[in-house]
Amino acid sequence: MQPNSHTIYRPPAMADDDRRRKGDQGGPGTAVITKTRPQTKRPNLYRVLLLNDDYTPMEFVVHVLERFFNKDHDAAQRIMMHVHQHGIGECGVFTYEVAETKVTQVMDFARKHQHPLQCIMEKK
Ligand code: TYC
Repeated sequence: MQPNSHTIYRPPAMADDDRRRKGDQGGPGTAVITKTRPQTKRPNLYRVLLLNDDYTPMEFVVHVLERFFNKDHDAAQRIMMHVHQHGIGECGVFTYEVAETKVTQVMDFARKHQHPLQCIMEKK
C-alpha cells in the first residue's frame, strides 16, 4: 500500500537485546506517530500583458494573440480592442518560464516586423 497523509508510522520492533540496552522504549503506548503532509505546492503565476501604442496595426496585434496565445479570432479582436481603449490588457496567465517565453516571442516578432508593440509580464 502507498503511504498517504493519514499513514501512521510505527517504528520497527527492537530486538530483545536492543531493548535491554536502550531501556524499554517499545512498549505499549509509545509508538511514534508521524503524519505526512500532502506536498503539492502551487506554482507562482504571471500575467502576460500587451501595452497600447499609436503605431502597431490592429490586425498585427490580433495576429499576435492568435499565434502566440492561441486565441480564436473573436477573443483576439476583443483583447486587442481592450488594450487599444484601456492602454493595457491581459493575454494569459502562465508559470514563470512559459510567460517569459511568450514575452520573448512577441517582442522578437514585433521587432522583426518593425512595430513598437510592447509585451510584459507581472507576478499575479
Ligand atoms: N493603438 C493601435 C492602433 O490604433 C492598435 C494597438 C492595439 C496597438 C493594441 C497595440 O497592444 C496594442 N493602430
